[in-house]
Amino acid sequence: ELHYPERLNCAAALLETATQHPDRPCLHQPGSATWTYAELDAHANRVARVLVDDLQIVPGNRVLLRGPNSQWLTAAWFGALKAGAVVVTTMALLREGELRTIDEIAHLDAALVDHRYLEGMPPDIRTLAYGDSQWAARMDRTAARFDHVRTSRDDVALLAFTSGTTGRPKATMHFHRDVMANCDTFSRYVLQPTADDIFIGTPPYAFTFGLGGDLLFPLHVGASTVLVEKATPLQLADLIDEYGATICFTAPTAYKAMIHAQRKLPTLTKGVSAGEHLPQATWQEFRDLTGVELIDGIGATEMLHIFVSASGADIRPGSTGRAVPGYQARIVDGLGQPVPAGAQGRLAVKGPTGCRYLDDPRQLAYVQDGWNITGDTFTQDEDGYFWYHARSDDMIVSSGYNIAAPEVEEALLRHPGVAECGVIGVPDEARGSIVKAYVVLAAGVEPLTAKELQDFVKQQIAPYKYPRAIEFVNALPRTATGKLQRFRLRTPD
Ligand code: 3SK
Repeated sequence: ELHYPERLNCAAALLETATQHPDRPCLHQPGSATWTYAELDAHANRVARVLVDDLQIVPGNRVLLRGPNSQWLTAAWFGALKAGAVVVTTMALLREGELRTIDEIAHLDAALVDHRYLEGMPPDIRTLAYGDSQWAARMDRTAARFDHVRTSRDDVALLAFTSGTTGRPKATMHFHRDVMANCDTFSRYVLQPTADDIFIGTPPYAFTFGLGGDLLFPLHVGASTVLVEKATPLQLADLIDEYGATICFTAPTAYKAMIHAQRKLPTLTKGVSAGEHLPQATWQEFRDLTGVELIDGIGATEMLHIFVSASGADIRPGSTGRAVPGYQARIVDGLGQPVPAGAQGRLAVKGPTGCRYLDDPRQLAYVQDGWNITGDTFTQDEDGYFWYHARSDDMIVSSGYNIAAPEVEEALLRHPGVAECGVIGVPDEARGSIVKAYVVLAAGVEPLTAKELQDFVKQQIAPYKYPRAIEFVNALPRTATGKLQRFRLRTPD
């Protein structure tokens, strides 16, 4: 059970280090001087002041933040919360139509936008740009003191949008206590960082995997964090080396690319992988190369962060892990009833965070009896470990066989000539569906034929699972957070 004081403002709570150790480094940003905790606190206070004075923000108002991870985006995040507002962080590259949908759902009161991302902002949203010389001048003449609003622990702090790979996006509500609860569950018990750690991560704050890993978890323990605006996996590896980063948050594809480039990352002690299933081969190869045993995990925007995971001696390679302390997780059938150990079903989770959509009738379908029903098919073994099979809609039924697309992808990825792949089912008269793979070949290796890859897969997994169709492509469709969009392979643009 987690207990927080009745009056809780998560921004003030996360910035306590600014009082205790004001000069500690807090936010590193390539090309800028590092901000200390005291500097972040002062800038957040200035932003809060400007929100109140210039945009007349009052507690409970909703403020959109738009921009890549940066020092000023961070100050905006803290400033809005200090002012008692609800933060709505969005992917910087959303287009006007997508921002309008967010406005329709969230009823925004104002926006703080990186000055390079003003294009596409709907003109009827009251907007202030940050990061340019006018902003710098405004900040210079603003007092660095602001008494944060004494919000309740049950006040909404964040509206996080599900990426909406299909259908209209949903806004998930997270309270001030939820923000702290994430730090007091996954971070405290699984990640176990210290103040000496230097975090780095690629996911933007708008993807709550990034919000936790790049910002909440380091600040909760008084550590520092390297803010990455945009980086290829190799640029990420360069930044890890340059800053001596010790903890990295990124997706499996980035770890795989760093393996391919043989980056040893000598300062890294922990790496967290989520957003997509981590293939066992990638876990093994990363450990062989770097000595780091990746912490796999599954989370959800609905739950704010990771709720099934394992670290250190608790890791069973290939398994996503066990329920994070504070959460309960189980496998359920189509009616939401628990199934026996070893049986496949949907992963369901209950815990201190999550399960509250803003004004959305889909709440009834996705949350049953307090259990959040995910779209992922897993099994649970007798020891409580969860084993991933597929997104529930990524199961391919071919001639009566159930084939999990990620299992075929994992087999293909074991071939050194395969850089990336995506597997889907395509209609077939004889078999109902057949397995089709889209393959991106690794740079600098001999070209492969479809037959060679098919024979390779048949050696790795049951031959009936092999991809009967293979198409070689230059790139795969991915979301801004790096998730493979199999639905776009099914219905190309
Ligand atoms: O995709 C995930 O596994 C995830 C992890 C942490 C936070 C949010 C999400 C969606």
